[in-house]
Amino acid sequence: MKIRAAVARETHGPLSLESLEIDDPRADEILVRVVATGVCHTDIVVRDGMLPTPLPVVLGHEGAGVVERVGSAVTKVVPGDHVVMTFASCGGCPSCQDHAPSYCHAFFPKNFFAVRGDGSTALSSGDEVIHSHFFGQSSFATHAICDQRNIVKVPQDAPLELLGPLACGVQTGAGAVLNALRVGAGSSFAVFGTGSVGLSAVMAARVCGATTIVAVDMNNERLAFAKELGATHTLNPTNGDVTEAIMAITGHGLDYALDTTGLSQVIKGAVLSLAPRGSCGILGASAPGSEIVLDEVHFMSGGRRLIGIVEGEANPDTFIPMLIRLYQQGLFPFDKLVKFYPLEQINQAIADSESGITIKPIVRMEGGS
Ligand code: CXF
Ligand code: ZN
Repeated sequence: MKIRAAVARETHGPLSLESLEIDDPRADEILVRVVATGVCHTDIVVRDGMLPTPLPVVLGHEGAGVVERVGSAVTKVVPGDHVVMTFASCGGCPSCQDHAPSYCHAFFPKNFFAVRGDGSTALSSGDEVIHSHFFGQSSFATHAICDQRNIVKVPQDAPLELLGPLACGVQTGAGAVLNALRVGAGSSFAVFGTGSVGLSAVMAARVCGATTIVAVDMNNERLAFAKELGATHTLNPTNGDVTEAIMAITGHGLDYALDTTGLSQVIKGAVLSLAPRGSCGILGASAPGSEIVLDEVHFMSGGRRLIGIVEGEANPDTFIPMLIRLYQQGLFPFDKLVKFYPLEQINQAIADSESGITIKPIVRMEGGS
């Protein structure tokens, strides 16, 4: 079948809109008509060659759409079901068996190698192989092939075109707070970085009943927006020492901190801002081999904790429908983060994400902006 897709052909270059051929779904695969897909920072990092995903490739890993066809072995969904496509996982390793698929032992190959397990791809352009299955989907396209491990059925009464970001960026921030840190009612929480992940964390901290929610960023506009979403305090590091300010706000330090930047200096400051027995989550990916430096005695003697978090430690089959219920009750207004673009403007969507004009772009396959 012919599809339309945005192909990454050269590092740092624009995605090129092309007509491609997509395979029929295999017995264990599902063909999804993509309605819309979010743009995540990881798509941009991979386009820029910072991870070893082969080119040419169709990126995109926050797809939402309608099941069009299923292979003979598929039981989880049927044609017509509304779905989002999330990260891929193997299903057989100890983490997957324990319903912790974001810590799948094969997370990296399953999500970044952009091939099936047997090395084949589902996309081609004439005789040319185009890599597919990025995060088990390659959703910068009108159609995508995924499998039962990374498809999540969503209610028909939810606004499908809005739901894609729940599959990665929003799940990452909200899950860090709700699943990994388990922020408590009446507690203090700070997030370092107010992109889509950090702002999702702010909304989730409010859902948890945290009574002190501090947003830290150098962008004053984002800080003002964080307040609209539930932050009780905002701090701009260009105005003074953040740890000192947090101590003044909390008295004895934070119960929970979350770093979204991946920067060693920021992580060090986040940990220094913790109260004894406080926990800091980290989820931003920095360059491979980057190291973190901490004040050892401060970290050790207060029984503080530092936790790596991937994809919000979520089990997407239960977590994404839960976020949808919170959204539908007005408790998690993640729609405030998004701006829609037509597929033809996908490079503009990426540029607006990079410049910070748009917090979370969503690319619609039909119907324009
Ligand atoms: C990624 C972020 C970096 C670590 C692996 C998972 N998530 C998707 O964007
Ligand atoms: Zn992502």
